[in-house]
Amino acid sequence: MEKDINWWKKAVVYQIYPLSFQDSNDDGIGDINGITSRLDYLKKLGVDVIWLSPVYRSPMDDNGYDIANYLEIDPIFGTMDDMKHLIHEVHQRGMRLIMDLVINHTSDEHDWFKESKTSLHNPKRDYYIWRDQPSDIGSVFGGSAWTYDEQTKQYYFHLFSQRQPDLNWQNPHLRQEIYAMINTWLDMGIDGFRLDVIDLIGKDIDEKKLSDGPYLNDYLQELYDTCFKGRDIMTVGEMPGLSIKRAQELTSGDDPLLSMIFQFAHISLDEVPGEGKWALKPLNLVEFKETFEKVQHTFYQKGWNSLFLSNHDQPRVVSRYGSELFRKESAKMLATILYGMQGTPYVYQGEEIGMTGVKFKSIDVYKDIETKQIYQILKEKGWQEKDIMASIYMKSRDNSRTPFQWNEEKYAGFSTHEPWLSVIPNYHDIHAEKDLQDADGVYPYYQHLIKIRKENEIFLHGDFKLILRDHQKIFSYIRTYGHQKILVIGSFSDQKMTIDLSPYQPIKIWLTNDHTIQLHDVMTISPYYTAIIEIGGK
Ligand code: TEU
Ligand code: CA
Repeated sequence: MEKDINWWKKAVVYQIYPLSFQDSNDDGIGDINGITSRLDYLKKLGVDVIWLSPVYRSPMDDNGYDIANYLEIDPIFGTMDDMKHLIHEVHQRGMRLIMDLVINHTSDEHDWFKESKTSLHNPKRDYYIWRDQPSDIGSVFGGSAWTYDEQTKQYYFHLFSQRQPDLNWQNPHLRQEIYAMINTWLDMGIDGFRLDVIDLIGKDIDEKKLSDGPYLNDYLQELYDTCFKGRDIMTVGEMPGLSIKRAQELTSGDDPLLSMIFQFAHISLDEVPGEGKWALKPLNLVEFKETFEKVQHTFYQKGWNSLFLSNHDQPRVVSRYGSELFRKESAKMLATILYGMQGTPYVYQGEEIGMTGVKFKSIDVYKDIETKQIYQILKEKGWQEKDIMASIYMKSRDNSRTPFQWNEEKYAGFSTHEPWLSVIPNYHDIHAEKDLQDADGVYPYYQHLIKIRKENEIFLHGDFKLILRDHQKIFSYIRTYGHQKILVIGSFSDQKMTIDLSPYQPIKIWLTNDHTIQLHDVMTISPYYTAIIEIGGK
């Protein structure tokens, strides 16, 4: 029925945060050989593509998103041979591997920056952004985006930490060096990239145009022509500042510049608008639903979307949008609502066993640079300790970076050595070994959901219609493809509720998190109930 479909549209992508996935040599730090040892666990889940957060040489100021050498593996993760072995083993299992490409900035320990710093006339001076005077642009992590450098008495620009100087993409020599590096990795056999904050590379800082700047399309085109064109790869651009419409444009056409984009329209809905991520606001479900509706409609039959609720920067979904009290139910509900939509599904490590967020007692236990910086900044602003910690409990990036909970052994089977970031004490109850054996486990449910998605083209191609739009506690929509219709429903309530499905003529439940509930026109559903129901009506 349908034309040729790119493999990455049908793929399920699993994100690995290497520091926290599996330690293989008992130093308390996750590594490449640890990942290789867990590939069968991923294959069994139904994963097609693994996205690896950065493993390049790095001083780890921002956990590897500060790269000192793009063509070396950091020793804490292993060697280049380990990496080649991992790629081989992934391919052996019929999966693919994409790497994280952080090219908006480097580490301050990158040779380019070390040279750039030495003098105003160094050939690499212009690889970075230097000015005599700072502007009022702020860093994403808080504070100014400018740091003064004594040696040459100028300021350099960094949108993230001061150890992550921004590259000057307007320099053509720099661009050529980056493209050569990218081609080296692609020639080595990797299957594509996730491109970190790639919406920022076209910026004009003097005009204060950062995301989606005036040169973005040109540089993406050049990158595509020089590196991606003609290769059987997938690319996903992380574009936190890009509009839905622009994300659709960049992924459209016969030869799209990027396979898909992470756009963030749904991510900031639990923040006070304009106040940044630490100013909390309860989620308004209607707003949440309408945001997804807009995305689904914008991408329908033009461009391609990615489906994600969490990653290594975002809090755990169960603790953020679901309920720790109804942990398994809400984990399944959120997955069903998200992966029932059109787009490529992303699973962030631990989501598939319903891992939760964390509340460490003291700021000293946290490791994330953003969390540590914001703690100081909010203190200086006069925030109360308890309010700061409340925001950190909700939003800290360390929520999703704690070690993977494999079993109930000490340190959750992640390592035998004390891990770099503490394990969540709830690992005694929440761990993969237990979840996989549990008939009601989250992992078996994910397996089933992924299988159903792959077997039914309606998920790939069907259109999207939001129903029960004004309902404050139910997220429900209908997908239609040819003569087939499915209704996806998820309750965001910790109470029972009665719903009337008679207008939709329910026929059959394909998947649900509560088998005790029979299909009827009028049903009483349990807290965080979810189901995919084939229907005949509307
Ligand atoms: O993140 C980019 C980004 O803008 C956010 O996701 C940001 O990290 C978060 O909102 C802070 O609150 C990417 C990476 O995913 C992130 O881990 C890096 O720290 C950042 O770029 C810099 O490389
Ligand atoms: Ca290790």
